[in-house]
Amino acid sequence: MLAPDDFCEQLKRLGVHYYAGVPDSLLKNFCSCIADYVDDKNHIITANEGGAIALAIGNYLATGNVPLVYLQNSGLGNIINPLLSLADKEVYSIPMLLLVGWRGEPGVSDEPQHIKQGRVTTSLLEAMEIPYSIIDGEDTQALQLVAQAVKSAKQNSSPHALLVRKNSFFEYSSKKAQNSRYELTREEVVHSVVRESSDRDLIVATTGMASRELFEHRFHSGQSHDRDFLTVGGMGHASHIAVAIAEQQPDRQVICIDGDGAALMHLGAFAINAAKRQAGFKHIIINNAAHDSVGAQPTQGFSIDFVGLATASGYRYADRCERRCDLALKLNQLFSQSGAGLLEVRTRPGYRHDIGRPTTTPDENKQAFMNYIRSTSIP
Ligand SMILES: Cc1ncc(C[n+]2csc(CCOP(=O)(O)OP(=O)(O)O)c2C)c(N)n1
Repeated sequence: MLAPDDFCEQLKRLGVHYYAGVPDSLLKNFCSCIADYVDDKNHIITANEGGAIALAIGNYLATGNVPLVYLQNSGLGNIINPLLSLADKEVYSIPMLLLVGWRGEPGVSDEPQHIKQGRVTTSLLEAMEIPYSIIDGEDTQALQLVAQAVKSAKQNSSPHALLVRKNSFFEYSSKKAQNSRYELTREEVVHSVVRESSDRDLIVATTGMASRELFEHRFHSGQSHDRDFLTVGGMGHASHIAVAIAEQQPDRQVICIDGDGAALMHLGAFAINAAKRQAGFKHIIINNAAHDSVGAQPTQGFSIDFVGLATASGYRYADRCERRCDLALKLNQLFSQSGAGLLEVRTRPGYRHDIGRPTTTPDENKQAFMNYIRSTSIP
């Protein structure tokens, strides 16, 4: 396996000094290491992967150095446009490295949402005419491939990708201590939302641990999963899924359990959610200021004002909850308001390491959810 320190040292030696990206579980140890190696000015955890490409372009224009953008292959969709219409050789021809975590690599078991993405990852890169090398735990070879990738990016003045296989990096513990002053956990909030919501409410849960915690909670409490839609992929799009359901189901609440990282990824959704004016749309952001599901790398969650943002976007109601003792009351206030509403709940990062994964397929989830809506709709 590769030592993240050696990898970071190699990049430094090769003159790569600027890093931007959205974290990934496969790149978790690299992400922790780069956060220790590089100062905050030169390491930006972006709201979405397209933003990382844009920062990399800006940095190259100002310095002439080859920057690095890291992402999970799920984020390829977010980078296609800025890559093809800006960084491409036929447009501005910007050299950069793309470090891509290869979820769903054929032959490696993974969750359903990663299988197709994993299978088409190399074809997507080929279709974009981006040369790539595959990195695994073979350390000497990996360091050489990085050197070749930097050379290729410089020579062709265009992006070169490094596809990283699962378990390529050794464990790395960040030297930066992370403390949270908040007492609630995401799992507690998920449980409270289920407890305080009514039997007719629908829940749309965001990508990552929130969906897993919701699924497991229903299972352990002997409840059906039929009222829940798990947004297992498409990070950042849960609130739009919820608001569109709310539009067609005006006599019930549709509750979106969102994450701060996911909400930030497509923040423009706030304006559209509000413009839809759906009284039954209830947006709950569990804000732990981290991408907790993939390694707890920091987001800007605590430096922005989600409540102010919701109000300015046109949500009829917005509030924040920080204390366990207030949660049930604040949820009930959100649910009793008429008008699109938002509740930001501040929590600490962290999850139970024995948390399960959905045991039903996405298709079963979809069918059950649609049947539930149909069978309980008021004509
Ligand atoms: C487009 C895209 N980029 C990255 C990922 C990898 N990913 C899955 S969950 C997650 C973190 C989500 O953070 P947040 O919404 O704050 O929720 P938390 O994990 O903290 O509960 C990331 C980055 C992804 N699934 N899709």
